[in-house]
Order: sequence, then C-alpha cells, then structure tokens
Amino acid sequence: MSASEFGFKVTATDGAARRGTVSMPRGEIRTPAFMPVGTGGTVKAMYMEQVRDLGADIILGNTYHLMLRPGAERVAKLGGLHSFARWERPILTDSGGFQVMSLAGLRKVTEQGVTFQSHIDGRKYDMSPERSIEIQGLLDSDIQMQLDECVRLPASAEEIERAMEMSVRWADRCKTAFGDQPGKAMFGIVQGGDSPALRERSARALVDLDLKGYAVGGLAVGEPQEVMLDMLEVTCPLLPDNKPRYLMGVGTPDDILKSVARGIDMFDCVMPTRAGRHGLAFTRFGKINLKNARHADDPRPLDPDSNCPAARDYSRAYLHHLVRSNEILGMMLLTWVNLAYYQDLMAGVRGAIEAGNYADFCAETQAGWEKGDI
Ligand code: PRF
Repeated sequence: MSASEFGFKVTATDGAARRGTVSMPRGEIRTPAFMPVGTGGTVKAMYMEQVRDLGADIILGNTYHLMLRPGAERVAKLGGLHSFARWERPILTDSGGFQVMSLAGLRKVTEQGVTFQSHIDGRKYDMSPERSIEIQGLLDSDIQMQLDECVRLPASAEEIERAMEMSVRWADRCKTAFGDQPGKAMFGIVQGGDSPALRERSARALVDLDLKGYAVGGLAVGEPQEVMLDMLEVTCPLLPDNKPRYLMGVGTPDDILKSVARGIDMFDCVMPTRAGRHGLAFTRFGKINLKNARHADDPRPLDPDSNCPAARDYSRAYLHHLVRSNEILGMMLLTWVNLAYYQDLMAGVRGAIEAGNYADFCAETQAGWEKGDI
C-alpha cells in the first residue's frame, strides 16, 4: 500500500534492533533495508526487474554522477529518474559532497558550498546545499540527503569539528531549500568522525532541526570496525525512535548485522555490486573468490539451496572461466548472486527481529561464514 505522506513505523524491536516500514507515495520500504547502489541510473550489470525480484524496495542514485551525466535538467525534462531508469519505486539520492571528495579533481570547500572539476571532462562546477537539493528535486528523488562534508579518518579533532559544524549549518539550509513536500523526505547526516563528543553535538543539533530521517555519515572511512560500532552506540540513542536511521556506505554483511543490533534501519554499499564485477561472491558460506584456480574443475554451484539461479544453477568451474576470461556474463551472474545474498540476509534480519531471536540469527549466520564450505 502506498501512502500520500512520508512516514515511518517501528513494528517490532529486539534489543536495539528495529523492524519497521517507511511509507511513501511510490511504495513501502521494509526495514532494516539494503539499498542497491544505482549510481548513474543503473544498478551495474543488473536489470531493474531483477533488482525488484530480489526484494529491493528502494535503490540509491548519486547527485554527483547524474548532474555531470546526463545532467539533472535533462532527466527532469525526460520525466524524472524513475521513468528514465525504469524504477518506479522509491529512490534515495546522495547529495554529492561525499562523491566530490572521492572522485572529483581540484575541489574547494567553503561555507558557500563545494567547487570541483568533473572527473569526466574537467569542467568546473559549483554546488551549494541549495543546488544539491534543487538537483535532487529535478531527479524527483523520494529521499534526499543534505549536502555534508565527510572527513576521512584519521583526522585532527579541529578538522572533524569544523566539517561537522559546517554540515549542521548546511542541513539547516537544505531543510529550507527542501521546504514542505509531504510525500518526500530530506535526511540530515550526523558527522563527527571518531569523537563521541562531536557525534553527540552533531546528533543533537540535527534533531533540533526536526528532520524526517537521520543518516550517520563519516564512518567506514578508514577506521576499525570497533570504532564505527562505538560511534553508532553513541549516536543511535540520541536519534528519535520514530524516524528512520541510515548508515551511509556500509558495508560488509558482518557490518550490517552489528549495525542493525545498534539501531540502524537502512544501508547502502557498492560492495555486493563492485565485488561481483571483480570475481568475488558473497554466500552463506562466506566470501568465495572465483578467480582462484581451485574452482577451475569444481562442478558444484555456489549454493544449491539458494533461490537465485546464478548461485544455484551455474557451476563454480563455469563462473571461474567467465571471471578469468573477463566475460560480461561473469559480472552479471556474480552481481546477481551478491545482491540476492544481501537481500536474503535483510529478509532474515527482519524475520529474526520479528521473532525476537536476532542474537541467535546473527550467531548462526556468522558461524556459517566462519565454517566455509570446502
Ligand atoms: N556522507 C554522504 N555520503 C556518504 C557518506 C557520508 O559521510 C559516506 C561515509 N561512509 C558514504 N556515503 N553524503
């Protein structure tokens, strides 16, 4: 059922883990949710029909990539990103700041916004918090992210504080630019690096802005997993119980299980899609590198019990051959395997929270990865 207004409801909890539903006009998002990354209007190597069939309720798009190519105004003229990419369900767009920092050339960050050169043709662009929201609106994104500044770790306390404070001011400007759009949402992004005190200041300031959802940014940027989990333990309890919480750019299946246990509802990561294009499969038995010569004569599928045809019906020997030959089909099949695994994992997570046995589910899942299958 679709709703006329953006809303979020928690329907079960198990410790700090939450099972919920985000409702919006383009559809519902069952949480905890994993959002496949569709950077430039495509979840690489996948048909949209497949992405949906795997159980994804929402995908992610990137302001940075789409503004450069094909251009936000062009997408708007063609009727918006949903019909352009043939994904009619909700789309969340990242604001661009993070991608500018990791991809663009000659970047400059000021109070006004970011100036950068396109990694495609070197053209110069300006992006203010207001322009980021304008672009996300032109794309017709359902969940828009504030422009923020994410600092890579390790970094000095002064640098982390400066970027965090500016991100709070940008959240305020993005909220004003976004205005009143009942069917859509603009999320704030908690920054503050590896400092509990700065995380707390960031979270409190953003909660004061009364946004529709909150992301935790600035994590999985070079720090150990333990530090990331500590930051979630500081941050999540400060965020409102009745708003969704999104951990940006995370992560491995293990990161996801442990972050859900600390109160996170939404995730996105290039890991399943990117790893799939590089010969790596995520399975119940852990990661399997199909490049490895030990698979060359192995007639077994990756997982005979999987519902995903790519994991169930193709031999490891064939997948190894495709990967070694750099065949497009190898990338397609392994991306399919990996997104199927991530979506199955999230379905398992949701079922376990409902059943009140989330800790057992995590222990069993992790034991499966440890044991391996060979
Ligand atoms: N900010 C934004 N996007 C992001 C991040 C962030 O901090 C991260 C950090 N893991 C991934 N994607 N806007």
